[in-house]
Amino acid sequence: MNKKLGNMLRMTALSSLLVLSACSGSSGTSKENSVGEDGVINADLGVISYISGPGAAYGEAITNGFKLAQEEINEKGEVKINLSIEDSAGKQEQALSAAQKLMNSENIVAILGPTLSTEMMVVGPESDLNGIPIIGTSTTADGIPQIGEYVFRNSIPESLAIPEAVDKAVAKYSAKKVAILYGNDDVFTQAGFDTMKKTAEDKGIEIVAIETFQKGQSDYNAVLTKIKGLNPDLILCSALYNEGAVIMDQARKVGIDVPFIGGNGFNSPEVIKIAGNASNGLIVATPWFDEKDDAKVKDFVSKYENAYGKKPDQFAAQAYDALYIVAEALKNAGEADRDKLRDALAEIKDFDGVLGEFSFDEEGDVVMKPTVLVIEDGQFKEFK
Ligand code: 1QQ
Repeated sequence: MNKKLGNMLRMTALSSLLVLSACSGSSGTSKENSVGEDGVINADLGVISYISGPGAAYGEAITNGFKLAQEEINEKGEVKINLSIEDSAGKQEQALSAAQKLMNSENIVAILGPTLSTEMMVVGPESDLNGIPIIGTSTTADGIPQIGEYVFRNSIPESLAIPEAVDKAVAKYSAKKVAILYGNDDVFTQAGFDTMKKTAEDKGIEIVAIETFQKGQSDYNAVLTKIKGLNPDLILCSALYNEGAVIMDQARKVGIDVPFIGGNGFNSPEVIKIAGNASNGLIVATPWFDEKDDAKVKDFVSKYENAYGKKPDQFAAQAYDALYIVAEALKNAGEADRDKLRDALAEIKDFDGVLGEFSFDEEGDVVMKPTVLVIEDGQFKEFK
């Protein structure tokens, strides 16, 4: 998306939430004397995360990833990071008021989050207007970094991930017909749908059905029965983990046994927890694979497991890398100053994180190649 469209989205988002977005002020200069006598850069960062509500596992993984990175970075001593964590509950209004609270503190030098693209579409423009760098670690809809100069992300867009998964699955299963099922009340699930439709069309694959659902929906039987009758070779589904897992469970129950291709929302172990064996056959593209033969990945996985008693998922890994990217940019900026940090973030190139080599492109978007995974025997494995 171009800048103009980003600005249009900004205006729409702002006007629809004008009351809530009332005057956060532009007093936001960064903290003076952020560099101590010992040369350590002290930086206060705000975090907005989906910590309560139906998608809370996303926020749990994300905040765990931040906390682990924070501990390690602070131990090294060059940068001391303080995190102020706010819960958005996956809601636009709550994300925006959390952002305003953070933005009103002149000590906050940058914001990490929010979790959902739906939330970022209202928070990003505010942060940009106030000149506060904001970095999405899980937001994958198109057009997010294009909101403005201060908006970044280290999560790969749906438009990069989904075609990769579709290509591999279509080749393996010689698929000719697909059905698409998507949530039409969320920015990310709609972005996933747009990409799924375009990818199928570009590949000359017949789309036998396009069906929609909404957040919190619990019964998909009518739609799934209809899809079953149309006999698709694959089902492309754009959903957050809750709805996605329930859809897979009910699909297997009505006798649909073809593979599913999901977007970023499915990249959570919660899908396996909720749907069990019904999640087998789910294909996703992700920048994260915890079994990668890489010393950095192994070290992160074992530290995370020790700290939290479970393996890190993609959302934890993205958050972990994001905080290191901010720490690196702070060092390059030389102080905790919002404008200097923005410029330093834009300059980040070939950052070597647990997700692999990372660079921002000229719009603050991600350049990275995803890995395609499939759930088999209740586990994410490399899709071959
Ligand atoms: C978005 C997403 C979600 C799956 C994050 C949890 O990718 O909202 O952009």
